Amino acid sequence: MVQGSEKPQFAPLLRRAPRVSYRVGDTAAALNESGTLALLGFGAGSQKTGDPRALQIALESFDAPAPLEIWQVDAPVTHGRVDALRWSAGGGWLFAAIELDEREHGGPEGAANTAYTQVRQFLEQRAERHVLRLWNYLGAINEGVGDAERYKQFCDGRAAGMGSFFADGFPAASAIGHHGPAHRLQIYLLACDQPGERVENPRQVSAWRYPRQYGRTPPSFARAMNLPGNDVLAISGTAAVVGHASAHDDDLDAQLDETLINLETLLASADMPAGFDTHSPLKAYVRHAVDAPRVRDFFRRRLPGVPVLLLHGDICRRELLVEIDGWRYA
Ligand code: 3EB
Repeated sequence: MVQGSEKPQFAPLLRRAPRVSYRVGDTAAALNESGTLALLGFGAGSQKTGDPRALQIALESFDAPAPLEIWQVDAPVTHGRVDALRWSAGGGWLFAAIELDEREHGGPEGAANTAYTQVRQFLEQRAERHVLRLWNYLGAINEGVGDAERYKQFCDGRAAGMGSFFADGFPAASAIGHHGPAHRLQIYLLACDQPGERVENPRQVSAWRYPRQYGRTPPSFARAMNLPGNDVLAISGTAAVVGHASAHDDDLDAQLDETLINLETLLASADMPAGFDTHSPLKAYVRHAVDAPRVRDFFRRRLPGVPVLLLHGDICRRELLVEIDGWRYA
């Protein structure tokens, strides 16, 4: 009970999540809009700028021209750089990105370790230190056999670089193989000055509990994150994984169906109404370019009106052909 003489406690500020949308347009104009926190371009043809908020993702879009992804907040945005890391912040939200050349860090493990160490050291001094959502893009993700596979080396380095920073639980994440400059590791994230709520999928073993057969270091991510403010679910890379096993090896249509069941299960698990709508932008990472039209057709039939960006990328298990991530606004 609050006593009459006591000052009321400050309630945490309500945080309205960044609005994420796709659009075809001009990079400079989008950066000039008030509240632009981040601007993602896709593929080698996307516009270069020196602005720390703009990131050229090393994944090609199957749309021409490639859309931009824009994150907007209702607050003034500041930005800067610290070594290889660039950041922007406004209204309690923070975008940060880091790009490293693996050759300068002894390969994917060393690069991931360095990247996560730098991210952690930067965030430790910020109010916006609660990482909600992370994306990881590296080249040749399935190259190498068994524990030597590059994705598994990345997982080792990521866990080492994270240290105990995520002892309370991992952020939502995606890890995808790009076909861009071979040695480039790209990581970007959304953080906040308030924590989110992690959501797991009851159909899937939590990734950090995957058995040994998937590598020395289980992948460090949550299946989804309910952002502070409770108005958006940030959905991790979701594929045809049931339990801990991949389902429907090399069968695109069956993998898409299974992935959609996983996505719907996540919504239910987050206590959100079923279905995706025109405000819920998704990304589909497609391993084989030849499959892109079939994936697009799947979205038209099963997720009509949902904004979707189709990107050419490899899934971290070689039998998986497609993975979907994105945002579900309440
Ligand atoms: C899976 O369900 C598919 O290593 O950060 C999905 C999302 C996957 C994130 C990661 C991996 C990651 O295990 C792979």
